[in-house]
Amino acid sequence: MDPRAILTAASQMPFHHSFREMDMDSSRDLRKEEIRDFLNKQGDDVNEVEFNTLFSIMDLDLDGSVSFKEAKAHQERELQTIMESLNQPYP
Ligand SMILES: [Ca+2]
Repeated sequence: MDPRAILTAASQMPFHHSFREMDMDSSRDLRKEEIRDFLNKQGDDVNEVEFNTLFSIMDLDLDGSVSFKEAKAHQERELQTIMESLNQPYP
């Protein structure tokens, strides 16, 4: 199987689940605190500067929360980056 196909499947499947898990108040928008809590629960050690950078990348319309569409777009960009790195020849 093409490793890229596996990556695509793996990155798509847990997405809906993760978004719902993060969206504590079911508003369908992720507030900063919700994403923060989620990262903390996962044990991700993200400092304030890194977190704010991540959030500003995800919040495309700058309304202070990350909608499902924004989160999905972010994930697709990340996937694109992975794909591009797979297409690079070995150094
Ligand atoms: Ca937004």
